[in-house]
Amino acid sequence: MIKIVKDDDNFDLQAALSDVSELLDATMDELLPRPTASSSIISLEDRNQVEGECHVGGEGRVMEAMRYSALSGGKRLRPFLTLTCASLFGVSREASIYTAAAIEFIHTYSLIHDDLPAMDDDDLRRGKPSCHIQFDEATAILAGDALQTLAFQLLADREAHPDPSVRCELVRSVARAAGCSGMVGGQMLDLYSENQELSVDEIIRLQRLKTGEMFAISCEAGAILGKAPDKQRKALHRYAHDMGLAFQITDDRLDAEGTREETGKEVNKDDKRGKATLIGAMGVDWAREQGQILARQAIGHLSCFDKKADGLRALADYVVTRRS
Ligand code: GRG
Repeated sequence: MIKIVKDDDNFDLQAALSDVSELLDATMDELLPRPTASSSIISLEDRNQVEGECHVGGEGRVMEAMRYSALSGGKRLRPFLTLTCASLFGVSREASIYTAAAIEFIHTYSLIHDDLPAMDDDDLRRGKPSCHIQFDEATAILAGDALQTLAFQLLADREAHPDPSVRCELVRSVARAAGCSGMVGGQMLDLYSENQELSVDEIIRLQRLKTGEMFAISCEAGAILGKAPDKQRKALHRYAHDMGLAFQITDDRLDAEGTREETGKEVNKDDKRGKATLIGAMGVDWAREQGQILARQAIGHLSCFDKKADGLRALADYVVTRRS
């Protein structure tokens, strides 16, 4: 359970996020395959000599790329949500970290693919060269693919939960959230919205799919692990929906008024690419105000939870005030 509190009893979100990051990074480091020798392609003859010692045939390269992107920082908001939501139902951090890592691997894959020239074409991610810049396009595509398959392998593993029906529910729910009716669908809409006039409702739907579904499953996964009652699950779903939209509106606002140094990525890209965003439709001031309203609304959905949900409350405030 995440239980970092300040002396004045206000939840210390930064301490809790770095606590989660530390545990998550150690877990991901263990779970990610590790190239054990040179990743260069070697001959079959040589392969026979070194079998068992190294990943031959160059697959070490894709492993390096997976590790490069997954272990490159990031706010780790989704794992924080999974761990915190699981803790509401008595599930320990140790019992939920596997699932949290799987979700972060899917998030990492989406960032790698999003940065590719065929998509958002970004050279910078988390203040470092994007995966396809550091390696190459083919390696970045494969690293994303392999992170996604690794995620489902983990969710199906007994370590994720001893009850197979819980594991099945995790696999099904994460697949739905990440797939064509969730994140991938939202990304498709986003790519084809360039230079199109979209209504506010259409933009909100796009953002709910592209970003909101992964936030929702991050919360839901905690509820699944804890076999939570329906009422609490619904409350968390509503929280995630409003918090996710507040997050996305802020993301768009940071793109419009943030700096490359603050955000660790290129800014002003939405405008340059003619992307349909709520900033474009309604303006920066509206976005700031709407973000605050959504954050308050998200917190309102948590009334059925006690102080254990303070991390979720603090996160809703944070997503609209963050600068990166
Ligand atoms: C390629 C299938 C596919 C989907 C891409 C995640 C995504 C969908 C696109 C990323 C582009 C983007 C800016 C999306 C808006 C919100 C978002 C997901 C931002 C990145 O999430 P953070 O801020 O990232 O949590 P960190 O680096 O902190 O993990």
